[in-house]
Amino acid sequence: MKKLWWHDKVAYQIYPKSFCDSNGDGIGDLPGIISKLDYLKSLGVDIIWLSPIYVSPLADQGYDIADYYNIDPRFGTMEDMDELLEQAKKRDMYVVMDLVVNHCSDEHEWFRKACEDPDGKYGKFFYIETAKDGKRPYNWRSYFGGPAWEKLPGHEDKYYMHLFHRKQPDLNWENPECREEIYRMINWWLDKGLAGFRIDAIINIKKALPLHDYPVDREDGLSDVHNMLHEAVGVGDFLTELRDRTFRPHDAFTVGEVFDEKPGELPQFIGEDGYFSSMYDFAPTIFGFSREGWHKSEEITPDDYRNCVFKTQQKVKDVGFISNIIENHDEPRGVSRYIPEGECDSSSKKMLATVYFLLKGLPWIYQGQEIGMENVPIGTIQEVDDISARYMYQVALEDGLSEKEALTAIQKFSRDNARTPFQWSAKAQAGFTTGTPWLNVNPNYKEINLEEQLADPDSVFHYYQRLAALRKDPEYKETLVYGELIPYLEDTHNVMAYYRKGEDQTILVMANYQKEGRELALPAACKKVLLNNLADTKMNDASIWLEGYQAVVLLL
Ligand code: TEU
Ligand code: CA
Repeated sequence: MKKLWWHDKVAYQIYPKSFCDSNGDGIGDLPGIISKLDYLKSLGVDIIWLSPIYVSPLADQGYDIADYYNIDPRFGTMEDMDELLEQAKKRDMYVVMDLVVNHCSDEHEWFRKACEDPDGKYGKFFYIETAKDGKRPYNWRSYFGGPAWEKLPGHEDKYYMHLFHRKQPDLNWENPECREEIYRMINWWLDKGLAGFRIDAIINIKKALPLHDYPVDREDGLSDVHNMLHEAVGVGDFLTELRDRTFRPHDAFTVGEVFDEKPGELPQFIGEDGYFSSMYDFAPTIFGFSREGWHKSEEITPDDYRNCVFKTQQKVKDVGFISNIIENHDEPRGVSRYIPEGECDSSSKKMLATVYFLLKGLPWIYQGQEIGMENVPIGTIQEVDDISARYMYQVALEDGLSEKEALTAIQKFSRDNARTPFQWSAKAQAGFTTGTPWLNVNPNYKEINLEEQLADPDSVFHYYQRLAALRKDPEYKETLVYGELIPYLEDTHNVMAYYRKGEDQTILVMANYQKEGRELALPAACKKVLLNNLADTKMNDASIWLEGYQAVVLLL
């Protein structure tokens, strides 16, 4: 595998709105981020991805962009952005922005002009269709609920397409003029000194043509948008052009948000000549997901988690370099999801950290993960900000669940779980803001916060710091970054273990993914314990005793 500069790095996702508020308006901002660069550096972070900070009405929290060339004043100014790039560079850190080009905002100038003149230049930047028998042209259901076709403002007989929220009209990638505008914008940002992009919802840019109806799959008379997407062919042509016109000439680092690429397509996506540098492993993320709603989604067990991850590792091998996560801004907190209910404590959190962080691939930390932030309890549906959670609540009610049951279902998956403010300290509002936070702070901030963890050498934070340092340690780096991953004891219930095999070094990662202690066989004598989430290790040359949720990293 060709070695690239970012392979041995640690990446970190910032959700700016909830990271650090510098001016007391309750909204995190760029000066707030700049003030925490040293903190991130001390954790061992090299690459920072910022969720969108462009001008936006925030209908989908910035994933609805009204002006790609400016910073939303709530997040700061372009000077702040330049300052962030400069300050990051000083610290050998790289900044990656979110590239949202499947859609823009209905408040973007292009869409306004499309409404003024649907047959003109900008009308062709979107998918606009004439009503069929006075009704919406196609029956697709959008991701966030309701029809994916909405009346074009000012035109009774015309509809526009939005796969996501109605304030997120889809851009028409079939139109070369539209693509040119997108490339111009990307190159403008890369010229500024950005290291690259995380690429949002990218599979959606290719629609199945000619557009048509799909079988109705719910009482709403609509059809899941995936039915259309699975029929779409040719996204690769767009992605090849995108890469050649923008990323490649800039040698940009790119990570695709790619859900279900088609079988065998992985090399095209992240192979040596792939569309992207990397893409996320969403196998555990989408495990148990039901298209019928969150209330029908299945929970994941430790064995399922291990099997999902190993399946991806098997698939990727040396094809490319995958990005490993346990959470992001669209998902519940990893510790609340992958650790069985009631068993979340600092040992199990550190165990989960160990097993995902040392997989082959680029480890990503989502803000707050490094201090073990957990899901937030929901009192009433009114407290929920996330548009997808609000929609899934309705779906659950329509399916006959009581309000209480529906709330329980969405509590598990709500995107708000990951979006509550970062818990910096035990002070008011967890030290996130001096004002009123835009989204309530998780009430557990007095127990879980950075300030206390900095003072405690055994904290989750310090454990993450050790993990990052271990992966970068010149002694072991070659093996931990490039060594082959071979599963160990993969059929043993509630065990997650694997070798990382380098040329002349073997490291074994072993975790007891349950609360009961147990004895496990060792394949060879341990030469050195590189990391342990508990104080002691009881072992001889042939076996090891692991306490509940103990994880160890052994040099064999
Ligand atoms: O997410 C893409 C995506 O597929 C989501 O619909 C995801 O499945 C959903 O959020 C889970 O509830 C990206 C962004 O990460 C997300 O925040 C945006 O809302 C979405 O695109 C639209 O831009
Ligand atoms: Ca602010």
